[in-house]
Amino acid sequence: MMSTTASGAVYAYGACDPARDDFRPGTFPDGFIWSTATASYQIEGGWNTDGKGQSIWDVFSHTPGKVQRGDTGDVACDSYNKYREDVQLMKAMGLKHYRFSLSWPRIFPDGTLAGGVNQDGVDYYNKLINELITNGIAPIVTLYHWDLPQALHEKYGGWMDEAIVDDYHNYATFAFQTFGDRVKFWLTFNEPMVFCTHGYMTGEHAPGIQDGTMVSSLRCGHTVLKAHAKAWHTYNTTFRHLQGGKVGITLNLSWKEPRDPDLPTDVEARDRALQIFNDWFAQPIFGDGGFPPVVEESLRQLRSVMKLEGLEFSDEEKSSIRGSADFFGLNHYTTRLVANKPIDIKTQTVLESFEETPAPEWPRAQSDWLFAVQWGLRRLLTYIKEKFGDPEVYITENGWSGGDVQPPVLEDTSRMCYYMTYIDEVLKAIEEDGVKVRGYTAWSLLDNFEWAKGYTERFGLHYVDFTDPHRPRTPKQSAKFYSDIIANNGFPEEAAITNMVKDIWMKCLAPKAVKDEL
Ligand code: GBH
Repeated sequence: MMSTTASGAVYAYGACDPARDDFRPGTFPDGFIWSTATASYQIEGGWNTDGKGQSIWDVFSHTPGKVQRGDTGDVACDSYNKYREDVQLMKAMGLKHYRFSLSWPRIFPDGTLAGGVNQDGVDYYNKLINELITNGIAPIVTLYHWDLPQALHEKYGGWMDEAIVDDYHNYATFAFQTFGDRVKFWLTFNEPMVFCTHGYMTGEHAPGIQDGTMVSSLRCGHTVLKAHAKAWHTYNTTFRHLQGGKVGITLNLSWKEPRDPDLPTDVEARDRALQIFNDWFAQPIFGDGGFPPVVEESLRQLRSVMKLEGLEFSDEEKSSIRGSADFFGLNHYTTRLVANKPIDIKTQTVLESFEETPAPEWPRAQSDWLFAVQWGLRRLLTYIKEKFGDPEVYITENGWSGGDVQPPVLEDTSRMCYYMTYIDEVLKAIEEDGVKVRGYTAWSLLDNFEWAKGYTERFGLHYVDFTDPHRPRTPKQSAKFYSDIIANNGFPEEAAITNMVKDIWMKCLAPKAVKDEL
């Protein structure tokens, strides 16, 4: 859609802009890491097998009305039993890295070290890690991908209580000690912004707390930052010299543009949105150690209407959080336009001071929030470089969803379009903007349990038949396509993959492009 800006100039976010949208052939730096990702609750199943404790997602998905169609992760992709097959799928794709998460209650059933270790759970991860290494695949391990032990939620409200910092620290230390001889890449948390807001403010994710104010999610964020820093410092002082690995955190950042770039109020609204959604966790760790001004302002505002305790960081805490990551883990999917919305500062929060929309011509995935805007990734990478001290960046998730349709869509052209255009933006960011992107991870290896959406949204490079007790996996065309990109380390001139990309490039970029599985 073309819009007229305040100054009368005409711009279009969706229309093709050659300088922005042209294909750039080329290869990635030597040693660039190509990976795929999954998470324990989304793929493992075995929810009450071999001594595993319950997680808040077991309880949440068993509560009627919380997950679409009543889907649960009880069996999921059955990767608890089928992990060897998963490793073979990756081997067939030529993958040398795999990002997965540990289920905390599978290892410590009641969440605590004192409560005892579940040896069967430890054995499972040892078998998975060894199977990966035997097949030439290096593990990248997320310690916390949302499946909190239910016992800790019942005991003290999980992330609402600072007591969890020590329990998380015991768990992280146990994982470094037990698996760190073979695991050299760690992520302390996956997307704290998402589980803190969805879990404790809107309630759309476990544990389903609906605190209309921002207080509970701010409290969650405060606790998580402390837990993260404590785990990183322990690795740094106790394990690094023995194990030689890296520890980071994965944050979810979208890109934002002002809806009308000539309207100063929209430009400011976009800045607020970036501060609250992108900088909330990034700034304390990768920036100057404090919260961004908009978050500070919200805290001040909340303090003026209620008693708020324990939401300050001391200078000592700030300096322990600052710099507590060996790299920046980035989950990125999409972009939004931001417009200003006037609010009454006495009754409304900063979250209500702007409105986010997609541009009408952006192609949409099955997920209602996911629009293909490949150039947003390049702009975001530059933002991270400039704002957060030019860190090494590992893209730990990026991907596209299709629907749960019959017959299944194995010729997933829209997913291939998404991957090739986004991956090419990473190449541009490295070569033209000098961003230190060291790796790229496709979400996901398999169709899996998509949280509150159950199995209705499919992000996999492999199709999984959830109606079959054996959960058979079938590669989609995107699996072959991604493996060709990996084999070529990008898009070298004259390679078959490059010619294929050139052939379909313009078709992929057409507004509302390919609708293969919608
Ligand atoms: C990631 O979550 C998760 O790490 C992964 O487990 C999940 O399966 C994957 O992505 C796919 O969803 O309307 O722009 O405000 C991303 C979860 C989904 C949370 C979109 C925020 C609203 C985005 N995000 N959601 S927006």
